Amino acid sequence: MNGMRRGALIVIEGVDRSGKSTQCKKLVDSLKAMSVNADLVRFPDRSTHIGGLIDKYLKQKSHLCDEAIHLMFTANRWEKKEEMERLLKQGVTLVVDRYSFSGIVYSSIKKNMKLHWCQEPENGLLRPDLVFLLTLSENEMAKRPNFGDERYENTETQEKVAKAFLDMSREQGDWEVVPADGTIEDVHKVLLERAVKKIAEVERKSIRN
Ligand code: ADP
Ligand code: FDM
Ligand code: MG
Repeated sequence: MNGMRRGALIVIEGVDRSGKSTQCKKLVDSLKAMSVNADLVRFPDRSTHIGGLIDKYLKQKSHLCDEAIHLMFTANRWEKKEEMERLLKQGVTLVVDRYSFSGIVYSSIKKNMKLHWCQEPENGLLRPDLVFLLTLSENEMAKRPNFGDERYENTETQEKVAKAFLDMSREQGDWEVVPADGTIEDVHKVLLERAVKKIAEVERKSIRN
């Protein structure tokens, strides 16, 4: 008998300040409180060697050409693949703060960076079971605490990113576009309900590449 249930791979994407990190943490906490084995993963993972290079780039302490930094972000996901797969097989649900979609979106909005070229090195990474795209109205976005000093933290980039995420959401299955203007608790309730359903739905299915 194979009684082992696998965990679900759940990704939260969205523009800056849409509440991704807040919601990822709350989702993991609520799942754990319901005795669901769950863990938080975030990309970029700045704790690895590659992640350190990415951190320097984001903090504008180094310059890399657009192609090179794109591949670094992707490599930062590849270096975590084995560990993520092992955890999923052990029954741990992974809640992921940004994934390949951020990688593709933030790079492909740059001049001379083709969407297809940006997508290619992501192929073969673990395929999420569910992707939440958190969206914000312009009005709500203006109310959230100010931009920091990192690269990409400016209105022009964020507008392009928001549009590119929406374009992407129209082409994908397994995506849930969640308006995130409401309170932290309101948004959390929606995510938790859908996540719990998805975890039950995929527990006997194989992990996808
Ligand atoms: P992200 O990870 O998407 O950049 P964060 O979770 O870090 O977003 O949230 C950005 C800021 O907005 C934080 O100060 C957070 O406390 C606040 N915030 C998050 N969700 C909400 C919400 N639903 N309503 C109001 N403020 C929020
Ligand atoms: N980012 C994030 C990318 O450009 N590519 C990626 O693959 C990923 C995962 O890094 F500006 C960008 C998106 C954002 C920054 O910020 C990371 P946070 O605050 O750590 O999510
Ligand atoms: Mg965040």
